[in-house]
Amino acid sequence: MTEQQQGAVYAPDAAFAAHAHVTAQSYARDYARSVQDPVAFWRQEGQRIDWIRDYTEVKDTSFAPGAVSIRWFGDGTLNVAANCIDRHVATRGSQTAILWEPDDPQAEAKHISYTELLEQVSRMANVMKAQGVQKGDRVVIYLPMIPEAAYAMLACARIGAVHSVVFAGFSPDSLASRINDCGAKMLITADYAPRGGKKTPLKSNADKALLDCRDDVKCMVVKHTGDQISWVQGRDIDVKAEMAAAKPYCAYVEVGAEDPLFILYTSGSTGKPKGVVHTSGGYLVYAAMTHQMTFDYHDGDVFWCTADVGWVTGHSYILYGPLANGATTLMFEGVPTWPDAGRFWAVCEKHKVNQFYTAPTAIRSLMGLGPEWVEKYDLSSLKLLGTVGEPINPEAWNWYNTHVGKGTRPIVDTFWQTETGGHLITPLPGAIATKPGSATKPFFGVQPEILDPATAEVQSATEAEGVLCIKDSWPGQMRTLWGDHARFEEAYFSQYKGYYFTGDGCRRDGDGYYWITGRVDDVINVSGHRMGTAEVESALVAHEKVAEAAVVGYPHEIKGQGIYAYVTLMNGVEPSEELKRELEAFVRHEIGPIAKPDLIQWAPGLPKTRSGKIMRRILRKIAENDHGSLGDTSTLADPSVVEDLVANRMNRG
Ligand code: 6R9
Repeated sequence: MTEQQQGAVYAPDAAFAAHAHVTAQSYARDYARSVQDPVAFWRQEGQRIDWIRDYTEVKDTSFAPGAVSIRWFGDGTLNVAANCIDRHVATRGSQTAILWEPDDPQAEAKHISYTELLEQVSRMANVMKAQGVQKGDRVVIYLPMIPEAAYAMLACARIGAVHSVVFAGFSPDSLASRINDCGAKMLITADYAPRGGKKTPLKSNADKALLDCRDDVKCMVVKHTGDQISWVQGRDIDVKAEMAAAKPYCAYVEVGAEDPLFILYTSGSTGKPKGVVHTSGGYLVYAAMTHQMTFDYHDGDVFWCTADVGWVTGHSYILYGPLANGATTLMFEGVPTWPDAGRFWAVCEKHKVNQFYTAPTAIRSLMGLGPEWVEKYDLSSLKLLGTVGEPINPEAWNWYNTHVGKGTRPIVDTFWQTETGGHLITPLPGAIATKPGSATKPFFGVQPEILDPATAEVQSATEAEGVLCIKDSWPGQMRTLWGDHARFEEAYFSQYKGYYFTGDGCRRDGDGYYWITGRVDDVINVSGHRMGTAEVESALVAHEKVAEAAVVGYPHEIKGQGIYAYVTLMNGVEPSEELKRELEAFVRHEIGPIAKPDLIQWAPGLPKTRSGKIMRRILRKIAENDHGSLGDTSTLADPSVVEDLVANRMNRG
């Protein structure tokens, strides 16, 4: 990217803006309204979904220390599945709701209409009910990217059960800890998860996980690939067979706006993963509204979000947002690089995709394989491109814009989190000029503030840098951490009193544009997946040959950040390349492949303060190959430790 492009500003295209849901004028007017009178604003926006009993209350929220409480549309009742399915059946029953593209490009895609979706979700709900699942019960879903994953999530919503989807790349241990933490009554899994021509043995992972769970947890199994699996009589249930025999309609139940819809586990800076709780009414309003406005979704468009349903992006923008809007949403089982690096673009051409939403890490990995893979396909159906998960570097932005967007499609860089339910800071494509690398401006109702991390003072100047906090609630915000409201307050509302703290650093430029600079806590972002360094450390120290471990992130060309582990071995254990492989495999086994360290350095000692605290700042600098600026090391108990670490550093790139 040239210097000129670096500072480039891309104004919305006039023809695009002419048909857009939000224009520059309406954004300015409605954003002001949304923050000046949030109650009036959201009272009106809440009507974009159907309520069984309409709400009279709108906003009842407090970020006050010790009394954080968040309620939206509190006295309203609804059913989320009815909003995502039933209300569309009369007007667009034969329209495709879910367009499923399998891993194998030779296999047939499935077009599941709204009418068929109602039947499949009803059958699944009836099977779950027959197994004793009731309103409020938790159901863990550990499935590949197959239609049954959507059926299972929506079936839970239909009967008022709370789902917790666990990404199919997680290990049996990670799965077991989630089942136990939320006290799930049922696990829904499949025989195998095919991806990129390889198969993950989900059922055998589930069998291992269930050994560590209460023995009354039911296990429903989708026979997807049809491969041989083991079967526990009396516990395992063949979902497809039961669905075929079940009644094709299931009435939906009435739930309160603040009844939980799902729990999603995500990494924090300390301890085990946190069970983020989203409720029904506010979440759905926010997911639907952001889906429509950020992507400028119009009736009849084919929308494709490439995330996995195991992450929040899949929840809000494969399932709930699009379906609440009566959209056609594409669900893809495969990976971008199999059978070749043209797969994304082949799918865009095949299904005439209109909006395409992916992660910068995917763009970077495809960029390295050359633009010829993109040029082969007709991408004229695309109207808009999006990114999510991490900051996008200018090179990747430029490549996406030039080769995929042909220089004419808006790119929306959407900043948000598992905790926020939907987009927080994002361009609205007909309204806000974009600058590559900036998530631009806040969505309606969102009030970002930049605080000084040392003094906690709000930076009132337009140009500012510090930590990103949000001043007041929006309907998509998480409500609590499952079973641990105290930790919820501690993690998000205690550092900066009266504010929601995102954990991200941020800069605001002279035009009031926000530039996310990355996490300021001990969370690292590997290929758009959140990983707590503490989680990887506790996996490493669980190995019998490891005495101590410290994990930090370092810049990685494709993944954004890589995992760098400093490992101190037990006395008498000899370091070797073989042992490194063993530790990598061990972490994969404990957490899952996404947590595997990219670089392991043997550390005879770790830099510690005299009080025994590991000085991560120094370890980060060494991992970043920035050891010239280690800063003040005088408080170290043993400064010579650092010399050894610098001399033997792994990242010399
Ligand atoms: C949706 C999702 C959240 C963290 C977040 C931030 C990073 C997400 C970003 C971005 C810069 C963007 N992040 N989107 N950073 N620009 N457009 O990714 O949720 O998995 O919870 O991760 O991801 O660091 O705090 P989640």
